[in-house]
Amino acid sequence: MKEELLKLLRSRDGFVSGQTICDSLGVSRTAVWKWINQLKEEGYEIEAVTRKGYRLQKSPNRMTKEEVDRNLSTRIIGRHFIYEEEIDSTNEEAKRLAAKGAPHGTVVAADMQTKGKGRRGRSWSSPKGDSIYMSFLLRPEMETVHASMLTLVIALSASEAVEEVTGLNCKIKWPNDLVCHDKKICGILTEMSAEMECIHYVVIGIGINVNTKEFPEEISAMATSLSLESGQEINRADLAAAVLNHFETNYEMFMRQSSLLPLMEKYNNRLINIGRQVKILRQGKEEIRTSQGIDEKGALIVTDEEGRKEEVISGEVSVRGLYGYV
Ligand code: BT5
Repeated sequence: MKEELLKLLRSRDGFVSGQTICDSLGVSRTAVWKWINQLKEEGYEIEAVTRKGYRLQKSPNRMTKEEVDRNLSTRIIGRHFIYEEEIDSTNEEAKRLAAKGAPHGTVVAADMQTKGKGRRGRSWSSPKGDSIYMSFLLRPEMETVHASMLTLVIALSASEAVEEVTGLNCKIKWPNDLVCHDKKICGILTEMSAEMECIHYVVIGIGINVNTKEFPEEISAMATSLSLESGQEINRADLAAAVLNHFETNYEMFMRQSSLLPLMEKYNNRLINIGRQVKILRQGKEEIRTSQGIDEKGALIVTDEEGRKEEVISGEVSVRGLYGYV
């Protein structure tokens, strides 16, 4: 009902009379008044004028289902959308929901995480109120070996969404980071439940630093946010919806052939350090190679000084620029 009321208020530039709301939604004036107050508590600014009615002045910068839905154009991804004010980790919640049978395309978002996770036991700084923490539950019909490519599909989609919403040039640091002006603005964590050849589900979590103003000391040199880089406050729901929209399109292209071939060119155009030297850190050893971009399986192709080609598989190595994080 609250969603209906919001839709009605949004459909008019001016005031909507209390009577129109009662008639359209089939509820009493007291019920309308109650819902209006609840919306105000959630941060909506609603003007109420006697004999004119109600007018929506401003929506809060939150990632609730109602806010994300405004710009969502997907068929499946994010149609089942769960928003939590606080959660341990959206990946953990998506896995719990998966165990209870939640459908393919379910998205879990949170305003803060108490145990935000990075890869290999690392943590993800997840303060309240200014960023995006969001996980996708997917049940793809494909071989387990192909699942890691989904990380790249999300990275590409998020990079396109950031550019669309903020105008910032957002690069991909293979395989799972997004970078603006050489600092990390986003990390991706893919987890899978599978048996031999068969995938039960894949959970892909994405953390985007949106309006963060300050970072913990240990990451402040390598982390940044979209608002710090663009100098403007970014609407989180608009950005979240754009990520879902781009992801659905790219996911469908990827799934048709279980291959990154149709996305490779777009991906490589956004890849940081392409054509430049990178450091490959493998089992404590460091090698200098030239990055040539990804192939259709999502491996990073590098060449040595003699031009010999080599495939680098994600999970196996870390790639760094010659002078630091990028
Ligand atoms: C990642 O790991 O970059 C994956 C991060 C995934 C986070 C999302 S949020 C929604 C979902 N739910 C979760 O619990 N997780 C996912 P990794 O490549 O291991 O990078 C982790 C490292 O990045 C840390 O060790 C820090 O050095 C740095 N870091 C931590 N928080 C950061 C932040 N907010 N911004 C930039 N860097 C950060």
